[in-house]
Amino acid sequence: MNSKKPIYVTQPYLPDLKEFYPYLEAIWESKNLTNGGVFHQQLEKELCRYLGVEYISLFSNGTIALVVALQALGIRGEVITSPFSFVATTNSLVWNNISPVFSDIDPVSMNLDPEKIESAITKNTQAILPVHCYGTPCDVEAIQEIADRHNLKVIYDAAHAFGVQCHCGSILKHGDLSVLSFHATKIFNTFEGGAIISHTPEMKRRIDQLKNFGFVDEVTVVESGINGKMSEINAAFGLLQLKHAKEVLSERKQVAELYNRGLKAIEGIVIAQNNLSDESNHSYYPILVTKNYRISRDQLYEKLKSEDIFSRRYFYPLISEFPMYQNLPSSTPSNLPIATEIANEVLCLPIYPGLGEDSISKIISIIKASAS
Ligand code: T4K
Repeated sequence: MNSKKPIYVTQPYLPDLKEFYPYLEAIWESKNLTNGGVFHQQLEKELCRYLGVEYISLFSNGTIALVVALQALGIRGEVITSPFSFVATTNSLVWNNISPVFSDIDPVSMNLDPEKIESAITKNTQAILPVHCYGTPCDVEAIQEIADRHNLKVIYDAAHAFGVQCHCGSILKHGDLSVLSFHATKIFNTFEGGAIISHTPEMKRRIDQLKNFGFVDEVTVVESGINGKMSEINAAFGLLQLKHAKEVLSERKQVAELYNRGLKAIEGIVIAQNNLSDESNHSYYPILVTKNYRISRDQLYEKLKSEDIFSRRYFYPLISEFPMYQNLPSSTPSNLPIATEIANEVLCLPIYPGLGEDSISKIISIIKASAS
């Protein structure tokens, strides 16, 4: 029997099951399973405190939260966005009948390059949807300056940016709205889940209505909302996770530091800048496997896989390369040269609490051995 345990790109952090029992008992006792129950309310409060934001609305997942964020701001027409992201970013536009316009990324941050955004603006542009990719903060000031000059809204896809701080506090304070994902693969997870961060009580109220079918009271529906509510069991799990958030972040940092030490000075391997930053939440560990490395990115991916190590090529292919988006005028590779190159070189290595030093050393040795 093969006793080797596969190593995945991530593994969810799971506290001791016994710690979850009291929450389950409380749910069973109250029979309140969903629709803004006690745990839902408590998680909103505790997340506001933890993240340093004023208003948060919990959702069943990050994708529905993105769809609702665009609805809440009444965005139509065209929206400028990054092709270097998970497909949900662009799908959320299309679910609102919005035309996506892709703009190229910066080679270091791997986020939308503000200098390229302006030339993508047309008379139909209504908003910018940047992504804090891997939790790396976007150039929020430059983006806001462009948005203000052209009267555009800014919605940040902050799916990877849980707990990320910038010069003025939480990165989630920027833009009109920010959207988080609490999916099982994220650093803070509620099995499935997500949230919208807003900045006024009126906007929070509107978002809360939209995620609850448009109801304002028992008999009044004011708009065509959707069901995006987070259940009590997910919210309870979030409360428990939050108790362990500090140790999760610190364990991830330790993994990143071991990789940083082991992978430096390997010919052709570039460690993404965010991995080296003290501010990083280390939600991913991306490296670039460049032309100067002895084998290709895909060969390294396969080599690791043959050893039961499942790295991931986040985000390859680019969103602009998927069949439903590849014919858009902004999808041509000549419009997206940096994103195209990075998508062909990027490899996200396994990172999660509990990933042992022996596993990290093995991954580093394989990468070293394949370099020469
Ligand atoms: N915006 C951005 C920028 C995003 O990255 C995402 C999601 C969204 C928006 C949308 O948010 P959500 O609607 O998902 O809340 C995963 C996740 O499903 C997705 O949430 C995430 N981004 C994306 C980057 O990654 P897959 O298809 O790569 O996941 P999967 O199932 O292959 O999982 C990766 C590895 O994780 C597995 O090999 C094993 C491990 N794993 C996974 C799950 C689900 C576990 O150990 N346990 C688990 O329960 O998309």
